[in-house]
Amino acid sequence: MKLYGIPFSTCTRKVLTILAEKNAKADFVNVDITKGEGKNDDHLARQPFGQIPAIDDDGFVLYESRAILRYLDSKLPGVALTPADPQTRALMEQWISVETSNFTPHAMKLIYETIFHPMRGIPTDPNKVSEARAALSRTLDVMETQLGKTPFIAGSEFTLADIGYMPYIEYVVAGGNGDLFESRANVARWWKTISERPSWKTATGKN
Ligand SMILES: N[C@@H](CCC(=O)N[C@@H](CS)C(=O)NCC(=O)O)C(=O)O
Repeated sequence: MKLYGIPFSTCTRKVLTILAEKNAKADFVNVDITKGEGKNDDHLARQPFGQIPAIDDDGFVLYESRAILRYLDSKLPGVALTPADPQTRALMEQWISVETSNFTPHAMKLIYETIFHPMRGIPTDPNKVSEARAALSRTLDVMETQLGKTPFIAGSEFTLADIGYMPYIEYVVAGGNGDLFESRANVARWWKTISERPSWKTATGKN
């Protein structure tokens, strides 16, 4: 299996995390989006939006990180990261949707303002930071309530839903907004637990 991505990319990190959870390896093919390599014809043929990640599993090509996570979880042996029980599974899907709709768009706004814009010499806009923090706070309040009831976001087990949040939290923290997580005891406890998983350390080059 080949994984097309770049190690610092949030969506690539989700795929690296599940591979490590499954003790599986893929041949990593670097697609340097900072040099526009995602828009090369060969990459567009496998990912028509010119984005990473994508995988090629013996000729089966798949893109979209959340679809890749579901595929790898169902295909690879090892620990199952999707609950078998229909209701718990539905709750996992609910929290994946919350991540996609209510968490990541606000987190990405913060990440752009605090990390990507400064890297490109664009000044951080404090109004946009405030707006993104307020929007993310509303979602984190809902997550705080949930994580007061269950150790992981979708229940008693670590699932694909938890993986989905991790790379964005990492960069929001790195951009100086870690207080959003630290100020919520249950979210803070959850982030500490999941970010200490060996799979996350492997995905982020920390072990
Ligand atoms: N919904 C896509 C988003 C992929 C995405 O935004 N990838 C970023 C890197 S994390 C990218 O390729 N950015 C370059 C671009 O959009 O041109 C997924 O989940 O795979």
